[in-house]
Amino acid sequence: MNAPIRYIILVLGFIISLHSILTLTHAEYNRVTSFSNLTSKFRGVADASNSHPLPPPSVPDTATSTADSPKDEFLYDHTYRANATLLILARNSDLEGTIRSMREIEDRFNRKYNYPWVLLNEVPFTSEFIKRVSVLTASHIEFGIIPHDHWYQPAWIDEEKAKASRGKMMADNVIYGGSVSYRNMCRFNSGFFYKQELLQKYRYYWRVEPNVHFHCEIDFDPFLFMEREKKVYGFTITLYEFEATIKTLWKAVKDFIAEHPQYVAPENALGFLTEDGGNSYNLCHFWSNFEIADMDFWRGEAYTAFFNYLDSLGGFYYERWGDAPVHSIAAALFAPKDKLHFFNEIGYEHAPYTHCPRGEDTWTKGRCGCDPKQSFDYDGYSCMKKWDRLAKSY
Ligand SMILES: Nc1nc2c(ncn2[C@@H]2O[C@H](COP(=O)(O)OP(=O)(O)OP(=O)(O)O)[C@@H](O)[C@H]2O)c(=O)[nH]1
Ligand SMILES: *[C@@H]1O[C@H](CO)[C@@H](O)[C@H](O)[C@H]1NC(C)=O
Ligand SMILES: *[C@@H]1O[C@H](CO)[C@@H](O)[C@H](O)[C@H]1NC(C)=O
Ligand SMILES: [Mg+2]
Repeated sequence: MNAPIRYIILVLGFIISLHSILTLTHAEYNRVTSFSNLTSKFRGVADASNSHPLPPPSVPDTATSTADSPKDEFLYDHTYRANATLLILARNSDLEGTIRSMREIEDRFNRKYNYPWVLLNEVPFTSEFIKRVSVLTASHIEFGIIPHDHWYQPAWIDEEKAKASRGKMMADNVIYGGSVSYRNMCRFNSGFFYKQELLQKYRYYWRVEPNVHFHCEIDFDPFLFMEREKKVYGFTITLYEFEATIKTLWKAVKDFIAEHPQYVAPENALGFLTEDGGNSYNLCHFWSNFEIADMDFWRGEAYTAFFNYLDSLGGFYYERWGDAPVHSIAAALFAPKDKLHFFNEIGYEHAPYTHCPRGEDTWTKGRCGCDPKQSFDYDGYSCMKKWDRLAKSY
């Protein structure tokens, strides 16, 4: 070893030991140089103990739908949490599927970010269910029972008429056409989940279903992204609805809008829903088994009036209106289109469809387990091309 190198090593060694001694002996020195102290300066966040900080000043607009991984450093932080929760609606019989979904999202995202969980059911979860899922997360987890009137078919629904419709749909082989519980679920997800007591303290939710898959590492915080960009609705998969389940839904939408034109947002996403300027619905909707969205939008005046109007028509029971078209139509019409967001980075599967991130880089960085060639995005049944058409226009 020659002399200069030996000298450098000596000096380095001295600096390192001095740092260690200071770190051990001086709390103040520690505080000033600690990693979190240095990094927090970059983000302009003063108080690391606050789990719901105000979002820092907005960054250059990443709002375009095709934007890839959010570039903003803040979104990669693991200390600051948005006002948000992970949410699962499940039956006790969904236990194994619920465990699989929670395992994947914990492994790929939440063990790093520690968002709380809320699980809902119209009957109490069994102690076995609670024990088996609670063990999966280090985060706060709560179990709620859905109030009777948020779930079951209301007494004012004409059961004879509803029954006839179920019979007809069964005869026509409409999926879940004969099921009342499926209709309860769709109505609940359309207009009630965000009224649940356990959810009042949260603004954003990430809807998770039993037996879904998260194929990629999620190394940014989608909730902070929503909060910071003031997004209303985030999705990964979009497709066509079965027309037989929503025969009169679009007419209801048009009637509602004629009555309440003030709720329609300027710069809305109507172009995603129609090929003829709004006369008819093209059946495109966001697949709501994955949603990252703002409950305050559902709680707001426009959506409240919209849901109450749809509910009053009884279409959740006389037809089989799904929460996916109901949410999608509302988000597309009552929010500006740049408040809707396609989460390309989130590899997601709900059988039979998978969204696998586009872009070699995003896929590699995400260490994705899905095959991009199998991605549903440009399948003939996907509505992504309608989304792209809309996205190009802003
Ligand atoms: N508590 C409760 N949850 C339900 C009920 N029916 C459905 N769910 C939940 O509601 C969500 C949607 O139901 P799914 O059966 O997955 O409906 P889907 O996604 O349209 O159809 P598939 O997944 O293809 O069967 C899931 O989280 C289910 O666990 C029910 O009767 N009670
Ligand atoms: C960060 O360093 C400053 C001094 O630059 C100090 O006043 C402050 O208390 C430190 N904050 C934390 C969170 O340690
Ligand atoms: C979170 O959001 C809910 C709904 O908007 C709100 O009531 C609550 O006060 C918020 N909590 C915090 C800590 O900001
Ligand atoms: Mg499902």
